[in-house]
Amino acid sequence: MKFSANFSASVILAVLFATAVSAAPFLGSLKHSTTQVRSVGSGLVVESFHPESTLETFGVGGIDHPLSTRDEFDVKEATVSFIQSRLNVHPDTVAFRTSFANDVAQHAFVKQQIDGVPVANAVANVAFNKDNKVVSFGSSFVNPASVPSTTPTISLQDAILKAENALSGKFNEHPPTLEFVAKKDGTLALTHVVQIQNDTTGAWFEVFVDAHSGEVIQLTDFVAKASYRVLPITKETLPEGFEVLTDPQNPAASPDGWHSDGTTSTTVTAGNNAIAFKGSQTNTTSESSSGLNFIFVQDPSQAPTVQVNIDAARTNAFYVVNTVHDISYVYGFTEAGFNFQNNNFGKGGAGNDRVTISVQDSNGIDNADFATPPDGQSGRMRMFLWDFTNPERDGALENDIVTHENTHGITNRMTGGGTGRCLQTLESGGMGEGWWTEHKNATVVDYVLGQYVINDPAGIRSHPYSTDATVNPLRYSSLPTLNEVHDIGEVWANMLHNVYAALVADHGFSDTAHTDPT
Ligand SMILES: *[C@@H]1O[C@H](CO)[C@@H](O)[C@H](O)[C@H]1NC(C)=O
Ligand SMILES: *[C@@H]1O[C@H](CO)[C@@H](O)[C@H](O)[C@H]1NC(C)=O
Ligand SMILES: *[C@@H]1O[C@H](CO)[C@@H](O)[C@H](O)[C@H]1NC(C)=O
Ligand SMILES: [Ca+2]
Repeated sequence: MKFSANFSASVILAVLFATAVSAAPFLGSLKHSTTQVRSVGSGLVVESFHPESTLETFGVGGIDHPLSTRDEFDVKEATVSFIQSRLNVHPDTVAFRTSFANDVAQHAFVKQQIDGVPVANAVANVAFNKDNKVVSFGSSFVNPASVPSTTPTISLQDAILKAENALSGKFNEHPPTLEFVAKKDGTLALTHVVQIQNDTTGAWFEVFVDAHSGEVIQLTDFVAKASYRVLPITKETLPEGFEVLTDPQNPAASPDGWHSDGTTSTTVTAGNNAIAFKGSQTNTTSESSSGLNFIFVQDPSQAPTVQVNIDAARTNAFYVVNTVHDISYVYGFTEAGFNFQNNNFGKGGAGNDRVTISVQDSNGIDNADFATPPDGQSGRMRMFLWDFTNPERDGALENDIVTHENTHGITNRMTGGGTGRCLQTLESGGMGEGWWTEHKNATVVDYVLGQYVINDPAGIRSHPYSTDATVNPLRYSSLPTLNEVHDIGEVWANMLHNVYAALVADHGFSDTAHTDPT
C-alpha cells in the first residue's frame, strides 16, 4: 500500500489497531523493565525506552497459523500471517527479519513497520515446532498516538555531528539507517541511527538522533556489562560482606572480557580465562538468570548445596580466578609466560587451557586442590565443602582459599618453562604456597588462612604470617625439621609476608597495584 506519509500512517494505524488484542500499552508502572537510563559523554542523560512485551505459549503441540492447511510450509509467510491474525494488523505492518531452525523448533523474528519505516524497538518473535505449529509468540508491537513525517528535517550529516559530540566518539562508517523509535509518551520519533565508537575508552554505541528535533533520544550500548555479587578481591572471608561489582575485568589483561574468547560469547560463568561449574563442565546454564547479572544472594542458614548457594559460590570462584588472571597478567603471567587462556590472541604460548573450576566437587572434603599440567592443557581447580560447621561451608566463598589454589597454577607454570614439572620436590612444592591479594593499605597486619571454612580465627596453619617473631617464629632454618609440603609452605609464606612488609615499608603502598605494575 502506498499513501502519502501522514495520510497512510494515520489511516493504517486507525484501521489496523482498532481491534488489536496484544499491542502493548505504554504503562508508566513498568519503569524497571521498559526503560534504561544512561549517563554518557559530557553529562548527557538518555532514557531509552523498550515497550512492554507480551508472551504467549501454546503447549508442545502448538496451535495452527492461518496458512496451516497449505502443503508447503514457508516460515516467512506463516509468521507474517500468524502475527497479522493474532494482532489483527495489516501484513505491511510486519517486516520479516530473519529465522533459524534447530533440532526442535524454528524461530522467526520480525520488526513492526509503519509506512515502510521499521520501528526499532517494536519487535515480535514466533516459534514453530517440527509440525509447523505455533508454540510461542512474543511481541512488543506498539499502537502509537501519532506518527511524524518520514522525511527528515535534520540532515544525516548534522545527526552524526550531534551524536559524536553527545557521546564523545567518532562515527564508525557503519551504514546509517532511518528508523522510528516508539517513545514512552506513546508517540513515535523518526530517527537517524548511527554507530559511534571511542577507541580510547572502548565505548561503542548505536545512537538514535531525532531526525526532526536533533535530540539524542535512544541508545544501544554494545558493550555488555557484567555484574557479580561477590566477595571483592581485597576481602578475605565472607563475614567482610559481599558487594555487587560491575565490569571488574581489566581490559589490558582480558581484552574481550571474562565471557568471550573473541569468537564465542556466553552469559554463564565461562569465558576465555576460566569456567566455573557444579557437576559437569557443561552444567553452567542454570545460574544465568538474566544476561550477565550474576546476582545470587548467598543464604548462610541453608546448606551450600541449595541452588542459590551453588550459584553464589561459582560466581565468586569465577570472579576470583579471573581477577587473579588479570592481576598476574600485568605482572608478567601472560600468554607467552604460559598462562591459562583459551584464546591467546596471537601473543604466544599455547592456548585452550583456561582454568576449570569445579565447585563443591564431590571427590573431596575439607580441602581444595589445583592440578597444573603443561601449557596448553587446562589447569584444574577443585573446591570442596568443609564439614566443620552445620550447615557446611564452601571453600569457593573464602577468597584466600581460591586465590591460594590459583597461585599454585601460576608458580607451577612460571617455573620450568610451562612444563608443570618444576616444583615437584618437597621444598620446591612448599614454595607454591602463600600468596594473597587482600592487602587494603600500607598497614601490614598478621595474616590467617582458612579461618572461615573451619570457623576458627586461628585458621588452618600453625601460626599466622607475621612480621613479629613472637607471633610466628618460623624461619628458613626451621625447614630441616619439617616434612610436609604445607608445613614447609608456611615457612616460605611467612618469608614472603616479611619481604612484602619490607617492600611496603620502603616504597609505600599503591591503591592501583592490581592494575598498574609500575
Ligand atoms: C574518547 O574519550 C576520551 C576520554 O573520555 C576523550 O578524551 C576523547 O576526546 C574521546 N574521543 C573522541 C573522538 O571524542
Ligand atoms: C548440574 O548441577 C546441579 C547443581 O547445580 C547438580 O544437581 C546436577 O547433578 C548437575 N548435573 C550434571 C549433569 O552435572
Ligand atoms: C587497612 O588495612 C587493614 C588490614 O587489611 C584493615 O584492618 C584496616 O581497616 C584498613 N584501614 C583502612 C582505613 O581501610
Ligand atoms: Ca596457556
